[in-house]
Amino acid sequence: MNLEKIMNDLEKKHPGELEYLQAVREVLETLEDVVEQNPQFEANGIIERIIEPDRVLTFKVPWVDDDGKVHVNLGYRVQFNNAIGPYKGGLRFHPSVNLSILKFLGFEQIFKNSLTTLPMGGGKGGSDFDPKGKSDSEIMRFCQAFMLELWRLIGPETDVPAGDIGVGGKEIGFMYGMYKKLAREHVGVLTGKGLNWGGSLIRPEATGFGAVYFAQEMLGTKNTDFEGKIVAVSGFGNVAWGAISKITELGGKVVTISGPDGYIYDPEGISGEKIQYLLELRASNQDIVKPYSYEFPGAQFHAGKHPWEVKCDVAMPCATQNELGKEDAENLVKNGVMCVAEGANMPSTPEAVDTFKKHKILFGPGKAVNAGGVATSGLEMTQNSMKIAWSREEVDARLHEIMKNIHAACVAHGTQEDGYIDYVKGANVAGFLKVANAMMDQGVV
Ligand code: NDP
Ligand code: 2IT
Repeated sequence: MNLEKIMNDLEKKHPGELEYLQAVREVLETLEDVVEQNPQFEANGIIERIIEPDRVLTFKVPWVDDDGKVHVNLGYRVQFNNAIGPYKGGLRFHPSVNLSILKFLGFEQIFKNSLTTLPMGGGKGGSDFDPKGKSDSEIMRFCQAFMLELWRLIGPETDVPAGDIGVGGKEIGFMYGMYKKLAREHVGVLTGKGLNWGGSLIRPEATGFGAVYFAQEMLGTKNTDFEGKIVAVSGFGNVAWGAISKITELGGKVVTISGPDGYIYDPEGISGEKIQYLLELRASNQDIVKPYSYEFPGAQFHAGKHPWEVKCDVAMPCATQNELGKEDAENLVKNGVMCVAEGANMPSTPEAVDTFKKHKILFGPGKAVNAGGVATSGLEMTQNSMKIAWSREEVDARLHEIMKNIHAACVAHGTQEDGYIDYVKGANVAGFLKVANAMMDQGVV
């Protein structure tokens, strides 16, 4: 495979789409061996076909705020690849959203969804709408306006969106209500639904729980576990909350959370009522973590900084892309980190990943570590199809099993000659093979 030529061509076609180009390069770099061993992939243009989305849909979303002022946002859905199942992936509402970010997320989603072993293709969507500071009625009107366009593009066997940054249970509810009205059908077209209208138990916790189950397997390769470990977590959203709850349950001590305003260092550990407080903080729609330090006086707030300067055994970035750079990685290594597990999508820059690998730190990439969220979305789709609801224990057991299997797939495809497990390569190769083989079977389409 001529990686530089493929990347040059892609750059020419999509200049300036930095996150998308970064994600494609990160994946292709690890596929060179497997493409060499399978000449049929090159002969059938699998690489060139898998790196371009099947289609990109963009639309305008006009809506009216509480003062009667008209706003126009952009809406997107990137349907990337449906070789192994309907397009599946979240919706992100954040002012930074653009096509490059959604294409990077949609591309990653193909391999992540393949790793779950469930029949789901890859997609992503969202809007540059900023939910921060908006009233519930404004959020409802925006979600309804967004769905007014999106509904024709999606369907339970076509494309099944879910949540991501800025989209949780509330937004899914508003969007589902509008879909149901337009389509006149009550079907599993979105995941992350409310429990009494088709949602699955454990889906809110699933990404964080799954990430911790995966990290537990990583620690297991060094014959250790979370008991007594100091853990630095970033973000304070859905993923961070689930991860913190599970780490605490397993005997670990989480000492940080972060928001766009800075990070909180709480040496006594974020547990019990403090985890509950995180939910209140999120529900305030303000997106700042500073108030935590007023509520719990033992905690310190560090304005404008990331938590990667604190001493920890395990680091779990759970906020956003490229939030952990080379210097942060060097700090973590210097402070003795043994395991870095990405709850967010692509939070570590390529230079940070190289640093972890160079120092043989256990490093789990987002597409493997955070796959529990979409895996549980897949379980929600299964329950919707069967028109039954599984118990909390049943969903959790399936999630745990899936995460163990993803870890095993990474070990099978990523173990190096010296025994170091390259989880980045393992996840990419395992995820890619299934999709590439399906594309081979289905001809050039
Ligand atoms: P949430 O919206 O619940 O939380 C994200 C939070 O992180 C927001 O409060 C956001 O604040 C904050 N944030 C953004 N940038 C930074 C930053 N630089 N430093 C610290 N905090 C920041 O989203 P999720 O928890 O759902 O998503 C977090 C990550 O996990 C994303 O990368 C997402 O793609 C990934 N993910 C989510 C899954 C899910 O099921 N929800 C599944 C798999 C992955 P603000 O908006 O003010 O910037
Ligand atoms: O990045 C992700 O995997 C998600 N935001 C969850 C997607 C889903 O369809 O549940």
